[in-house]
Amino acid sequence: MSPPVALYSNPVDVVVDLAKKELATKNGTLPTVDGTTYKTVEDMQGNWENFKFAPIRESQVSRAMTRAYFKDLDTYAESDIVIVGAGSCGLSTAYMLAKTRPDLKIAIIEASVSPGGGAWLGGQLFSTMVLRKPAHLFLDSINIPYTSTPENPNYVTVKHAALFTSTLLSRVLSFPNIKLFNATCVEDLITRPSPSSPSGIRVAGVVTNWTLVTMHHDDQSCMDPNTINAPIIISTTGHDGPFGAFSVKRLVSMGATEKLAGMRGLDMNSAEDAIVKGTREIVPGLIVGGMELAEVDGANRMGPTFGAMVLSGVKAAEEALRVFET
Ligand code: 48N
Repeated sequence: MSPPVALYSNPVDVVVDLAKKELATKNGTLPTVDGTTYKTVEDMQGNWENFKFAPIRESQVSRAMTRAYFKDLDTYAESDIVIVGAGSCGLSTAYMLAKTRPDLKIAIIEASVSPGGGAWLGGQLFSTMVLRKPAHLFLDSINIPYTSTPENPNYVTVKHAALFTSTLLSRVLSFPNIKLFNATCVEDLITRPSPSSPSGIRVAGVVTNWTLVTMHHDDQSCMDPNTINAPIIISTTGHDGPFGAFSVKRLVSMGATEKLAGMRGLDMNSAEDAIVKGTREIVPGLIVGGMELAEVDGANRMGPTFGAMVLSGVKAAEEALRVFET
């Protein structure tokens, strides 16, 4: 039985040791595991006979993952902003917020394992993504290439919806002040009494559960393992569906909102203007954008065009920042 892996007795040793290793590698004096000093990934090509990965213990992988995950849960238990739903609206909101205010702690909660929402799922069927101008200016801001033709001056096309969503995701996830909790469902809102608000409440956070637990409340537990306190929640959970329109439906079930007007039929022109211009704080502490808003206002749907989603995100970010600027 091999002795337990010796942990550093003094945390400082870790830093010294890592610094030494880094220096040695940079100077090319530290041989890598197989005695070959690789400098680039191309160095490995044609030299596979000596190839070996650095050794690992399985527990190190588990600890690397679990320590980071639970540290993030602890860090983001108090957040400045929570975005519910990592679809095209939620992700563009997150991008605009993190770019403008790198000091704010932003948690994104996404029920699916894979973020992207309709831009990832339905958006990829015909693969090319259409965005009506002026949404192309958002694509410019995150350097997504698109095609614009003189015969179709009112819209642009991104060659594949996955190019849009993966680029936006990579920009968002690169911000140090953003944490994405995917496969995690918001299953309730934290509220506080607010006599000055017509609904009598203000929203002050979210209650979450792992999505697999949420899906089995009827036959397992109703445990809510995690809450996140935040002064601003931005809900972009999409139009009604098994998970969609979550926050606005919860406001109705808790009696904080009369009833939802319900999303209307498809009409691109009226839908996209209404969603962007209507993005707003609908009860104190809760901003709603994207297709979830269509359920509140009775806006039309727009079908397979995504300009309103990204610009609703631009507006949702502006609405949220108003709170932090006052
Ligand atoms: O993409 P969606 O559904 O929502 P939006 O508003 O970002 O974009 C809408 C867009 O994809 C369309 O529907 C297009 C434009 N078509 C319109 C039309 O005419 O039909 O993303 C919402 C995300 C999804 O990824 C869900 O998994 C997630 O929100 N979600 C949740 N995440 C956490 N907790 C919840 N309770 C929850 N509910 C939904």
